[in-house]
Amino acid sequence: MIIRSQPRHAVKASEITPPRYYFNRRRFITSAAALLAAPALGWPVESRPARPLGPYTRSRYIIDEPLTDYEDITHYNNFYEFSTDKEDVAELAKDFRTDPWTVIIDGEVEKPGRYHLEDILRPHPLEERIYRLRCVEAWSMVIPWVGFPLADLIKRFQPTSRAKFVEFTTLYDPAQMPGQRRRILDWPYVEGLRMDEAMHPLTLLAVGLYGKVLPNQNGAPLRLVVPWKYGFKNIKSIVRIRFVEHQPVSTWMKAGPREYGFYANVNPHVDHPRWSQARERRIGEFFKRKTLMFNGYGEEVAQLYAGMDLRRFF
Ligand SMILES: Nc1nc2c(c(=O)[nH]1)N[C@H]1C(S)=C(S)[C@@H](COP(=O)(O)O)O[C@H]1N2
Ligand SMILES: [Mo]
Repeated sequence: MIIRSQPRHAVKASEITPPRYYFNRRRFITSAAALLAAPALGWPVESRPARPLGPYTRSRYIIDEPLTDYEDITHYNNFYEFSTDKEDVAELAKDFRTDPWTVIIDGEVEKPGRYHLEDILRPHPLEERIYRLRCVEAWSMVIPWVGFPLADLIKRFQPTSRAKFVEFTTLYDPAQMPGQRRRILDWPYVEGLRMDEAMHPLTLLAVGLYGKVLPNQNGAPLRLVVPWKYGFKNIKSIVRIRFVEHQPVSTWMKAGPREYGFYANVNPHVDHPRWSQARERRIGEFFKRKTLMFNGYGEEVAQLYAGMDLRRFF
């Protein structure tokens, strides 16, 4: 599954996949409208990145599968703080302010504090990793993230021996995030990992994708990526990282304890109560494919759950 080298972005998904049907209509309408509106608005398609993405290297954690189109990755988003409509998030998040940004590091840790994002990032060399992302809604993407291992940050801030879990929190700012003005979820969005999951070399803090600064809709300026878990574990726009003794209660566990467990490991054998998890639709492709245990990362992570009943700890 993890291979060492491969030509960079060798095959574009769009070149080898059948024509997509998923977004066609909507996108056609938007682009037609945009073409008409463009002269009047002086249309810049993408806002300039506020914070340039520094140099990065290619890591060995890449999968040999066609990348999902940048357009799809950035216009089909789950980010309920902005909208529950995946195709509306990009537009609603376009003016989201991610600079300045601070992150609180607290709880069971030797070096607690409120840090500027720059100070969080500075010591960490960036690398590109190509991961599958499997949403609990049974679609998936292949995304070239740029980031650094969460483990490196954890080692730097030094959790105490009492720290057994890490809890992450998204920004709460209803003035900027229209979805937070509605009680869709119990805001702010919270997620958590067991310490060994957080320390696993696959677990990434992402600051970019496709070699660019992370777009707002993808969780700028800092988001978690845990590729063997369902997408909802990948919490966006993180403002707090807290080390705790007890298992955090994540937002989705609160919303539906029978539907969303703490572990949320991708598992084709454990269905969501309302639909099957056996197969998935890769965005940009027509035919469904089989979902892989641990999203295909079993070789790397299965031992973290040795002896656990994965039906019970779903
Ligand atoms: N704060 C926050 N983080 C979030 C979400 C969210 O609604 N709010 N959605 C999650 C879900 S369900 C998925 S599938 C991924 C989607 O990430 P992407 O838009 O970058 O593909 O983000 C996750 N992180
Ligand atoms: Mo998701």
